[in-house]
Amino acid sequence: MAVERTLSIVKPDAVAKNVIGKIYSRFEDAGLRIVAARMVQLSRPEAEGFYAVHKERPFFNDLVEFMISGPVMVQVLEGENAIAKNRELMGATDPKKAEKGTIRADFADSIDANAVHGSDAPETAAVEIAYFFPSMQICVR
Ligand code: RTP
Ligand code: MG
Repeated sequence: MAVERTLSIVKPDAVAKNVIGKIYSRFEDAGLRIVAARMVQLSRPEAEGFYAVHKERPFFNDLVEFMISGPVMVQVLEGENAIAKNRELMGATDPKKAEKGTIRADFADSIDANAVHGSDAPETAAVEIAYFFPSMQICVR
């Protein structure tokens, strides 16, 4: 299996709950390494740009509003099969449908305030990582 990188965001609800460290432990316990990280208060244009693929969706405005409601923690995770592994750790988009023991089942309140974001494919991971981190800010081992 290939070593991959994926873009992860701890969303404003989870930052407000003070569970960044608990969520980071889930990544580390699953063998993913944090190779870049920063806390950021997204502006509206930054959040709209990040979620541009969803701009025609009915939930787009609520999603942007939520993502700018407070600081987020953005990180690049690296490891074997990192993209799918992170999605597995996150659980389903709607925390009510997320499997027990997943990040969303344990820390999310609703489909809007759902604790984390994770890239869903190699192409989106590359675009999303570049959106937040110039390559020189990612630590290579
Ligand atoms: P994410 O992109 O944040 O990792 O989440 P995801 O892949 O599981 O879900 P996606 O379909 O990409 O949707 C992005 C975010 O929009 C919100 N959403 N709301 N009300 C709704 O029906 C609805 N559907 C999606 C969620 O916060 C989701 O994480
Ligand atoms: Mg998505």
